[in-house]
Amino acid sequence: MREIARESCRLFGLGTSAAVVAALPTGTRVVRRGRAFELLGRVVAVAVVVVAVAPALAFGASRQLVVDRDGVQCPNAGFTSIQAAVDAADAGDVVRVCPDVYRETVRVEKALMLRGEPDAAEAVDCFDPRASQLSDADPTRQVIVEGGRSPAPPLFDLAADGIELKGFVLQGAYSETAGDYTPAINTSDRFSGYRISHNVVRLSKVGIQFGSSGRDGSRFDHNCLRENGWDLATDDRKLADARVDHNATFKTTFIAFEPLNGRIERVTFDHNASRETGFYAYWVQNSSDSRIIANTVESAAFGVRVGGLAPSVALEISRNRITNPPGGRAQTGIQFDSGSTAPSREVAVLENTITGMVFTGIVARGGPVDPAPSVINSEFSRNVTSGNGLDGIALWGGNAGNVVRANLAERNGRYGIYARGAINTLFADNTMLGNGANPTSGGVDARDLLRESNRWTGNECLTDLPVGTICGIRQP
Ligand SMILES: [Ca+2]
Repeated sequence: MREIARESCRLFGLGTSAAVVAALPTGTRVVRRGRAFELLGRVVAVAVVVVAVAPALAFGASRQLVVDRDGVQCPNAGFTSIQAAVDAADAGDVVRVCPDVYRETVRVEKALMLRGEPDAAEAVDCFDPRASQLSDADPTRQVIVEGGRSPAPPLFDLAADGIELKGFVLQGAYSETAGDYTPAINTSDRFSGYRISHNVVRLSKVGIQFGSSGRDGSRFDHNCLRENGWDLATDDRKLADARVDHNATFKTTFIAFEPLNGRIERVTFDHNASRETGFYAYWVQNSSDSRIIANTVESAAFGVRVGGLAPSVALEISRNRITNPPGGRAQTGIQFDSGSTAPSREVAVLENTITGMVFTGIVARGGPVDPAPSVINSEFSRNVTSGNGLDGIALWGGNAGNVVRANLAERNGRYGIYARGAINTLFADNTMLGNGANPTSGGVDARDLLRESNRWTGNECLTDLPVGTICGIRQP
C-alpha cells in the first residue's frame, strides 16, 4: 500500500508525508490531508474513501512549523508558543518544538505530528531513585511543558484523529482540587489513531486519560511515567483497539495502569515495567477481549487486580513477572474481586511468575468474606507462585467452573493451592511442594474445604487436607 501511495503521490506531484490512502475495488486513490485535499479531489474526481492517517509514512515532506520560546536552540523558529504553531498548522503538518520550558496548555483539533526531543526524553533514567523536582529538567536539551497546581486544562488535549505526540517532558500538571483528575495528556473516544511515544510524564496527578474510539488503532508506548498519582486512566470514556506497551512506571502513588472506568475493548498492555507502585500496577474492569501480557511488576502492593465494580470477559493475563524485593511491600500478585456485580469470566491466567508476595500469589476472592464469587469459567495454568508468605493460589467461595492446571506452587508460607470454598473446579497436574513453610501457619501443600465439590487429579504434593485425598490421587 505504501509503495502504491508513493507512486501516486509522484504521479500527482504531491509531496506528502501524512498521506491518506484508500483502496477502491477499481484502483487506488491517494489524497493528502489538509490543503491538498481539494486539489487532489479535483484531479482524481472519483469518490474517495478516507481511511487512516499514517503520520509515520516517511516519504515526501509536509510543512514543518518550528517553535522555540527563546530562539536559542532554533533561531529560525516561527513561533514562540506551541499553541500558536498548532493554530497555524494544517492537518498533516509537523509542529517541531525545540528545547525550552513552555508554561502553556495546548489543544489540538487536527491531525498533527507534535515532535519534541525524543532522544532527550529517552535519555531519562526512569528508575532513577532520586526524587525528582520540576527544576531538574534541562530546558537546553528537553522540551518541557509544565503545568501548575490549580485546576487547569490538560497540558495536551488531543481532539482529532491521527495525532502523534512524541519527545516531550510533561510535568507539574497537578490539580489540588479533590476529584479533579485532569491529566497531563487527554485523548477522547470521539477520535482514534493516536500515537503517543517517547515522552516523560512526571510529577503530575494523572499522566494520561486515554480514550480511543476504536475506528483506528491507538498506541501509547515507550513513555516514562514517574512520580505521578496515576499514570494511565480511562475515566468516563471508551478505550478500544489500543496497545499500551514498553512504558516504564516508577513510584506511582496510587495506580499505574487503570483501565477501570469507562469501557475497555481489545486493549493490550504488554512489555511495560513498573516499580514501586503504591496500590495497583494494573486494575482492570469492564473489559472485553483484552490482554495484560509480558509485563514486569516489582514492589506494587497489588500486581494485577481484576474486577471490583464491573466484570471482565475474555481477559488474558499471561507471562507477567510479579516480584517483591526483600523487605518489599507487595501483598498480592493477581487478585480477582467481585464487589456486588457478576464475576469475570473466560479469563486466562497463564504462565505468570509470582514470587515473594507478603500474602498470596493468585487469589480469586469470594464467599464467605465477599458477597459473590469473582471469576468463573476461567483457566489458571502453568503459573509459578512460589515463596509467597501465605498461599500460592487460592480460590474462595462460590468461584466455579474453573480449571487450575500444571501450576508450580512451592515454598509458600501456608498452602500451595487452597480451594477455600471454590466448587466445580478441576485441579490437575499441579506441583505443590514445600508449602507450609511458615511453621506457625499449619499449612500444607494442598487444601480443599469442599473436597467433594471439586476434582483433583494427577497432582504432585506431599501434604494435603483432607489428608490423603489430593496428593498422588488420580481421578477419572
Ligand atoms: Ca529554547
